[in-house]
Amino acid sequence: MNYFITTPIYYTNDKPHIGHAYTTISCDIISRYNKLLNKNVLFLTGTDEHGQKVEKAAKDSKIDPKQFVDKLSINFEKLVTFLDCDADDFIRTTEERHIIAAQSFWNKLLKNDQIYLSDYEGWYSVRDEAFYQESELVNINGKLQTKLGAPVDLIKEESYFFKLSNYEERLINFYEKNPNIISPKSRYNEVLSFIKNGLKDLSISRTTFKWGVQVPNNPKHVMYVWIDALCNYLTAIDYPNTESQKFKNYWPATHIVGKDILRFHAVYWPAFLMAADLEPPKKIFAHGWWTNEGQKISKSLGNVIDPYLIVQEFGLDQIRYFLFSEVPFGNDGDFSKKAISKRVNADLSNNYGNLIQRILSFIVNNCNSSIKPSFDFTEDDKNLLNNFSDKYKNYLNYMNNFQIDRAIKSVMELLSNTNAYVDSQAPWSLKKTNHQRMNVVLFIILNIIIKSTIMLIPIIPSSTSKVLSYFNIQKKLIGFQNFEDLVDYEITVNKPKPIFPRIDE
Ligand code: ME8
Repeated sequence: MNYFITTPIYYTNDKPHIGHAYTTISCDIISRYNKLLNKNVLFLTGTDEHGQKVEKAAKDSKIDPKQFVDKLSINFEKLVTFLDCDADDFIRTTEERHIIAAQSFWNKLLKNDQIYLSDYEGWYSVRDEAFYQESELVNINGKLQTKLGAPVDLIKEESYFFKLSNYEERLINFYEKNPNIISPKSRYNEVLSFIKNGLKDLSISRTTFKWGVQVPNNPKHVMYVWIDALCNYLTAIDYPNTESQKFKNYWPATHIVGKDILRFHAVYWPAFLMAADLEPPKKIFAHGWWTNEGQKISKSLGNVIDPYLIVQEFGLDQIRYFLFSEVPFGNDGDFSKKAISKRVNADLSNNYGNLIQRILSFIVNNCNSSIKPSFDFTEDDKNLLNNFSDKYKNYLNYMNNFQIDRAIKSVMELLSNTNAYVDSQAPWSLKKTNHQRMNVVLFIILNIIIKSTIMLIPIIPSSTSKVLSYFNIQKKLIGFQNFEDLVDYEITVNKPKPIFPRIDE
């Protein structure tokens, strides 16, 4: 089975911050999960390098736009590796392959009679790279701005338009027939009501600056940055060659985006695709926004969180774990150092780390580092194994529905139950009284540790890889095939090192 997942492509007007890291990690989690399901995954990320906002940032730095984006794009590309994100492709919209794809897409819309030339007069926000109706703006001290405070300019220029108004009915039908395409549900309702409020034709070219993909056959115009940017998802799978194996395998895609850019992905993009005779996206998931210690994150407030620094302070897997266990994926969340320490100590150090530490040390010290398979189970054993099956099923269900926090919670509950089982079975006492029974107990615990670790791979890939290395585990076991079967060979373990040292709260 094939699976194509994308992050938004990030503007190269500034350095990456925690919000960018959050979206990219979320896609990595979903991508790694699907890889463990043995799917053939393509995970795409990259940078959005054209438009007025990027051009302005280059001008402010007195650097030529191309040199400017070359420099800034590298920061985003490096961040992907730094965050341990297993992306398969990193796309830049200034690449030749993308310019060809975007212009071919434009030509297809033109050929299908979906574009016309006229004049645009109205409001534009460079910060959002978005056109606004006057009714969407608010008047603050005699000046109009967007509801989220972005400044707007009144612009009047010749422009190509996309016949978006023709897609009202089609989009409504499409979403009413496929209500699960947009998640969470509240976002679906939001998009549907936006469409039902009426769609106007959309300006899709600009003439007052040059930093963009040129409109074919009319060098006065550059494409509106959003039509250029959205096409990146097609570029990466060989568009305009829709006959390529890559294209056939991977389209349509799953798009993960922040709630700020849902409208572009869930209204404009499907309409563009329909207009170009292509299938609309398979899935659009909009996640929430992070605040910093209760405050909106913004450059002017000086509270932007640098992903490099925060990882340096707490560790990468600690941050990955925090971001996705603390807040339901889809909701807004508040970033606080106290919350990170609490969460990491409770779940990773105490619940998961201690279990591994005490069991593996015990086996190394008392069982010659190895445990033979034993299947002579008591009621208590069966209860724990049934609990494992239940939690595993929940985990799959939650992960399939992008409920990452709940999936993590299922694993943590399983680990708590396993810790309670360790205490009640007390292998250290069994060592003196019943060796055979001790072996059964340890065999079950090792199985659950191994399986919980595999379930945690998408969230904390580097720590789980260390844990798995203690088990000399066969590679074929790392995945969800035959996952419920217990290991049927002797498990040898290595002496563990503490993986999640407690953070000083
Ligand atoms: O919008 N909390 O790029 P962008 C969570 N180039 N996520 C956040 C966040 C926060 N505080 N701040 C930003 C663009 N994000 C366009 C996209 S796609 C064809 C073009 C994340 O650099 C979130 O995913 O402004 C948001 O959608 C994205 O960064 C915006 O990145």
